[in-house]
Parts: sequence; structure tokens; C-alpha cells
Amino acid sequence: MKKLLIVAAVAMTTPFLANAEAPADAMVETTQATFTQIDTDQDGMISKQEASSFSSVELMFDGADSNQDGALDSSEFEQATPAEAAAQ
Ligand SMILES: [Ca+2]
Ligand SMILES: [Ca+2]
Repeated sequence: MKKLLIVAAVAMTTPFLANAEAPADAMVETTQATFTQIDTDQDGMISKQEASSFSSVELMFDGADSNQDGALDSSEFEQATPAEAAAQ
């Protein structure tokens, strides 16, 4: 019982601790989680069609596609996504 409470407490406070102590790591984790969410077919690339379901991603798509291949890979997405945008 006590252990369960501790796990629950850690689960609730970890995002805040991560933001305070390691903003870069927290940002990458959030961005990757967002990337996975947008990459609905899980092929490791965000196509323009996938991005069209997320207006904020669609808007930055062309600017983020630095190699102009019509899809965003995770590094393109990370570079183009500030932490605040990834959290939305
Ligand atoms: Ca995809
Ligand atoms: Ca690309």
C-alpha cells in the first residue's frame, strides 16, 4: 500500500521535477511522444497527410522539412518544435 502511494506520488510529480531539473531532456521526451502521436502509421516519418490532423504541425510542416522530402523525420520535428508547442 505504501509503495503504491509512493509510485502514484512520483508519477504525479515527475513531470514537474523533470521540467525544473532537466528541461532539455523533458523537452525531448515530450517532443518524441508528440511525434509518435502524430505518426499514426508508425513508419518513423510524419507525412503531410498525418500532419494535416494537427493544425500546429501542418502550419510548420514546410518550414520544418529541411531536406524537402515531403515528410518530417524525428530530428526535423524536434528541431522545429519548441517545448511549448510540443505540449499542446
Ligand atoms: Ca507516418
Ligand atoms: Ca524531411
